[in-house]
Amino acid sequence: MTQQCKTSKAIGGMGHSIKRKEDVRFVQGKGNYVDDIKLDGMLYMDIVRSPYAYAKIKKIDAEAALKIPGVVAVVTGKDLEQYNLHWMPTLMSDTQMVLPTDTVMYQAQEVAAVIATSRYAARDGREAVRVDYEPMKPVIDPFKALDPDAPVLRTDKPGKTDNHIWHWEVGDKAKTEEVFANAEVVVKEQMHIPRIHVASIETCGCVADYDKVNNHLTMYMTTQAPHAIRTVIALVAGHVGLTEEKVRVVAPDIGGGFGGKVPVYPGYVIAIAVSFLVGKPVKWIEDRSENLQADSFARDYHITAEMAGTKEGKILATRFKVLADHGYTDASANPSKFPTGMFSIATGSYDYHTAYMEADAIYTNKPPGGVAYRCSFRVTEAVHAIERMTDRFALEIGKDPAQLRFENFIKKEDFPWPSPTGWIYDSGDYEAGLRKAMDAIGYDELRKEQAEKRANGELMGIGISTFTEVVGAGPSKDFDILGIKMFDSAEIRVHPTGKAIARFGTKSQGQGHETTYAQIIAEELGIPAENIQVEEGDTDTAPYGLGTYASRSTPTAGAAAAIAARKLRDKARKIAAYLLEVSEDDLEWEPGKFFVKGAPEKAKTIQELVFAAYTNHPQGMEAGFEATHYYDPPNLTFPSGAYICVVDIDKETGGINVRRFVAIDDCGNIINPMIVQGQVHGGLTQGIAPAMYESLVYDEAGNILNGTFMDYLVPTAVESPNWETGHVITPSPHHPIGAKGVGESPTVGAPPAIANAIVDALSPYGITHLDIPITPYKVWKALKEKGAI
Ligand code: MCN
Ligand code: CUM
Repeated sequence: MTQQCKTSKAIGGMGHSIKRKEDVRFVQGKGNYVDDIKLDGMLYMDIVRSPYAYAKIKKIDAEAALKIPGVVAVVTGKDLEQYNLHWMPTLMSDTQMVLPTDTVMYQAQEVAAVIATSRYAARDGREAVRVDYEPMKPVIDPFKALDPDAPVLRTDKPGKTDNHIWHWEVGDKAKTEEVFANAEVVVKEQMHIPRIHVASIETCGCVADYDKVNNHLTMYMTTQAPHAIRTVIALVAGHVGLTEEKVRVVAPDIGGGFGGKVPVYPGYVIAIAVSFLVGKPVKWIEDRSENLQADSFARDYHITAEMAGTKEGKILATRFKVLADHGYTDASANPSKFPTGMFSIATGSYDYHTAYMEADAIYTNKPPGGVAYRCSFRVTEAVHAIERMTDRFALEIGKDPAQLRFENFIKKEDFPWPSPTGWIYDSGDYEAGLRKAMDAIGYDELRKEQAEKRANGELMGIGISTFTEVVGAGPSKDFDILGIKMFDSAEIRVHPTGKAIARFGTKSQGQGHETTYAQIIAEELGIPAENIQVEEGDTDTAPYGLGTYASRSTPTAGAAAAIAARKLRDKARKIAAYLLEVSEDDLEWEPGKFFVKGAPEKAKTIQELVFAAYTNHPQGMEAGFEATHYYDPPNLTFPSGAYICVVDIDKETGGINVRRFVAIDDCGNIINPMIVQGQVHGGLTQGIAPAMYESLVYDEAGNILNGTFMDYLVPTAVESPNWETGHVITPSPHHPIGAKGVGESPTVGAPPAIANAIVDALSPYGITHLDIPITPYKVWKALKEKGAI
């Protein structure tokens, strides 16, 4: 990686791998997570959940539970109905039960809440609640959900006659059909991007603390978007007096979000309702199984993917048709105008101009959700489709997949590049990325080795993924959530002695914002990063923002930090001109001070200038040294990557060994290389996860078959290969510091590289596609079916 640092190590601006400030408390066990919050008189909540995927509730009997010492109440949907709190809106403007009054729609759905004076009593109470169910035949297979004889699940919606949620399409259908009809080569595969779970180390939870005397709610919770939650609470509960100034949302330290902490879960609403009614704090913390079984899932896209091209290997068009299984309700967290998120980035890194995509979303008796897990709003699905199909096309015409990519890449001089589905890619150098990855891994030698192995009947595969990401929502003209525009914010206050506190509308869940935001400000003002304290997550103090997800923090709040700091630098320049008795034009800036052109000894440090802002500022100038900026990006940023994976497969067992994995990322200018590397390592591990291990599996009755960590395989250090990383840097031309987001790129880019490597190994036996997760059994079965073993 080559990036020149403009600041000294002592200042610690952009490009310095300074150690993470937040780790001082994390490594000493001094983090402050929701479950660490203990308030006087606090009650505890536990939740009774449905064993059935679809059933009528005949009776809920709380008698035995209420006899357990410490249990104070059992709350049901009928209780909430009295206050019209038994339903809530989802972020996609669908509706979701908080607690059911008559029917449960998925296994592990909340049925009743037990409130007690201790967590143990609440759990005992939960076990003692008796519920009589009348099970019904559920809709589990999404392909059967639209059958005429399938039961209509959302009977709560008047006039609903099927399980269809919405239809979406983009691109030029007629032109695409024409190109496909006349193409020399057409390849097609049916693929499933499985339902998976973020499985963050910390589960979800909250402490709802309603103060009856002051009519004020403080909601401590594991949320990636505190301000949006505050607005939603006020919109939903304003009628009972909880207007927005009476609500404070605090997201303390978060142990992993990965998208799973964007949605609003029923547990939060029940905790607020109970605290509001009894006037005491109520804590609710999910256990691991509840988290895995009931919280928002990710992916679950069934994709029919097609690519058309020439015999020589020119990609001409793509066509993708998606069936999206949203479970019981559409509770994804996409921007309002984008029901499939940014799936339309699926045309990829390639220079062609014809594409058509459509998607239909359907209801089934599974838990709701549909966005989370390091996906940049469905970009994982998009990238998997295009990168798998690019390899599929190369295989069809017998061309090396790297060569095919080189021949089809958008060229670096062609940016800004308009995609056939309406995006304007800001910058990139795809050729340099792939070249660098191939050099790092020794591509040509690997192909030679593979040919020798193939001659001996051994299975070795090389897989490439050269993906384009789209992050940084977003330009407010296109992006909103529930009508709230997706800008983000920074507020910087510099104290008289030159030390600062900066607050943001985003919320780190482990990404290192306390360090990197300080570095951005250090870069712009020359105040050492260690003297800049960063705060996020308290809606009473932080400026309004939409939160951290979709790798948007650097593109939005990071930009806001730079611009707010530049406002302060402009002020510092005015003060310097006044103190040095020169005109502003005669001053020059170097990180940390202004000096007179040609007379560098005549200088004022930023610390002196800040002090003067409080003690000796020019008359007529506003005192103090503070600035705020709300940044509305002109475009998204388009990070990219070139990943290459090498696998060896044991023919007899199907066992897969990932021998090498090289990841070259382009996230524009880098703020902290060490943090970015950490993001990439974690993200790649969460990429190998769906590629080889993770998948939520349901039986025909809607029972989840792997609802604990015994069966749901989260890869650990043992399963992870030695990640080899590197960078290409094409700064974003519209971002104030030229940075692009990076948090999700590795999870987006890794699965197709792994899948492509495995299919490449198996291709001599006529295998053209395998759905992820690709397990040893799947490989063995495919080889057996093809008569290879
Ligand atoms: N960064 C940088 N230089 C760049 C880009 C980013 O130094 N050019 C740094 C940033 O300053 C920040 C980190 O890398 O400290 C990630 O930045 P960014 O890509 O802007 O992403 P966000 O901060 O918005 O984080 C969200 C992203 C998402 S959407 C998921 S999901 C995810 C991820 O981050 N969840 C995470 N990484 C995670 N890492 C941890 N530890 N925990 C999670 O829950
Ligand atoms: Cu797509 S998971 Mo992240 O956006 O929090």
